Amino acid sequence: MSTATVPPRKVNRIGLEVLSYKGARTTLCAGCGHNAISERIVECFYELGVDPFNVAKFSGIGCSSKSPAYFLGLSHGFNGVHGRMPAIATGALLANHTLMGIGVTGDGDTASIGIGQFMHLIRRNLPMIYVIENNGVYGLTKGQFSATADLGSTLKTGTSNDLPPFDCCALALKWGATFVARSFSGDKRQLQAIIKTAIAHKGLSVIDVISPCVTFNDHVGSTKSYSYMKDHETALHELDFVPHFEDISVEIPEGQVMDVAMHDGSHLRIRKLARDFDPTDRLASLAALEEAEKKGEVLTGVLYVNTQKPTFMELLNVVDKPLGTLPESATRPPRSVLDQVMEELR
Ligand SMILES: Cc1ncc(C[n+]2csc(CCOP(=O)(O)OP(=O)(O)O)c2C)c(N)n1
Ligand code: SF4
Ligand SMILES: [Mg+2]
Repeated sequence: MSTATVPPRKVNRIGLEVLSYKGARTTLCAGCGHNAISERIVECFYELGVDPFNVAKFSGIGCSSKSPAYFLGLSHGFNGVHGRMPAIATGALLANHTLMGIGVTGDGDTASIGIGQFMHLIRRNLPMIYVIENNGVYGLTKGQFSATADLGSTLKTGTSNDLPPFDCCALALKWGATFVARSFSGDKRQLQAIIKTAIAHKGLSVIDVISPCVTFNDHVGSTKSYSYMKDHETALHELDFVPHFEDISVEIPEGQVMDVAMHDGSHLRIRKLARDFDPTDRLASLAALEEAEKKGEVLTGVLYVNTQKPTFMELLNVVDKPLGTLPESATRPPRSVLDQVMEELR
């Protein structure tokens, strides 16, 4: 009889193994940036001990929008129409605001057909995480330029893009987003810190992740390729996320680290690199993006965080209990009141 002992199961603070945070096996191309983002989402939700049964995943149409199938298989999920994920997420989260919402979208899904929905989601500050998997092309329909493709970047055929790009982070800042970050699917550490901060953020978190499409946009001439990002990514700062359940009394050198207290008691520690950058200054952030664009740099990091602005649920003064669970007597005026209204309108 073997005397070998079985190693203890590794579980997170709510007793779940990492397997409980995984989804189906990916059907995306090997090496697609979107796969790395799904892996980071699995790690962050596992490490922070978010209850997967309490998460709702939303997406539109695109290779990126297929991603929610590949993480958090125990969570709720809704794959909507192209560009309309924000409307579906707004309805679902209003019906049950106790769910944590995460949406995954593409640059085509957000910056072309869905741009109007994106605008209104930001305006409302709906509490959810909104990840844009930005590869500069419509991957699913075989690699046409999207509205985030840079001026002068080329397709594999050599065709050059002659329209200026939308910068989704600059638009989000302009329209009043409360958490705006840019990262690169190949920057594991930074992307983890950003996703964890988004989990802790009380409002809408817009995360634009440059996520190379290895099949249609990873060649010389592309500005969304792995090699272009290796040469042009300019990190604004180093990020450390300290969750609310961990001891935060770590010594921090004065003047070099900025501490942002999140609503749930977690802390984002921002260690400055070469430049002075204050992610609570919206105008400075917009200026930094403009400057980087001129220099051909891709700025990554937390571009803006505002923990004060009310969320859509707070503005609407939504009751504590999920609306979807309230009895009809609490959501519909009684017959007598409706009759009285009709009488008054006669
Ligand atoms: C209403 C509608 N219009 C157009 C399409 C065709 N279509 C499918 S995916 C897509 C773009 C996907 O690009 P993106 O959102 O960047 O995702 P990616 O595949 O690059 O991850 C388009 C135009 C569609 N499915 N529905
Ligand atoms: S076509 Fe591009 S975006 Fe779609 S799965 Fe393949 S590499 Fe990813
Ligand atoms: Mg795309």
